[in-house]
Amino acid sequence: MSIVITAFERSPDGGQGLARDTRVRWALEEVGQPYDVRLVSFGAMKEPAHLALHPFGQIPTYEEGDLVLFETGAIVFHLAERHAGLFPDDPDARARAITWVFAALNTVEPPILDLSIAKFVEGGQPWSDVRLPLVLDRIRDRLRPLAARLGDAEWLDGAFSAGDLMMVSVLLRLRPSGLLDEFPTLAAYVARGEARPAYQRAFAAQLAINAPGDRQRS
Ligand code: GTB
Repeated sequence: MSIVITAFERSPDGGQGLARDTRVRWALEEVGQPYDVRLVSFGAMKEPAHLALHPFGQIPTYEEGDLVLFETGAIVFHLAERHAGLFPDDPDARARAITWVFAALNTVEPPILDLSIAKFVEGGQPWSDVRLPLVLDRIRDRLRPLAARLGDAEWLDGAFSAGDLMMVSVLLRLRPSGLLDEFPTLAAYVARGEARPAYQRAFAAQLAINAPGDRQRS
């Protein structure tokens, strides 16, 4: 059954791989599943055809025959369940990997998203200079215990899993802020994720669409 995902026609990040299709591409590469990409404009995302796939009018979506999924957590979970490579065989280890997927999405990602809102949506507000340090501190409050738990380990719980894929994807969003550099072991953890051949392939695929050079040519 062929797999089709959606991605931004032009990602606002210009090819840094920060839009959420990258984590789905990465998961697909880790489990060795070929896929096609349908590019959508911001306008098309809010049209009925796309809303039928994604009720909130966002990317990415995932189509596999009659199955349609949205939410990157659900998509990565689905791929990890159906294919070898992202969940361990041992049931307890698998449950812990799932825990890290949820931790990435529910505990670590929200304050990181708040930083984007504080910078790009609320940046011009008179109170934004006061709020920004508070937002940064709330991220540090998540990174500190995460770094403590990771310690000197390569991955969060034994072998690389969907939990690491999601955590690295979430942490990558911090790179432009410089916050990751305050936590060298986490920066190294993210770099290990990025060095994986599957990530490299996923990154290159989104870059081919979003590279600034391509923007100028089109
Ligand atoms: N919880 C959903 C999931 O995990 O799938 C969130 C999906 C989501 O936020 N999608 C965003 C979207 O479609 C794109 S990834 N936004 C358009 C809209 O809501 O109308 C978020 C994103 C966008 C841009 C950058 N960037 O430029 O750096 C990074 C991340």
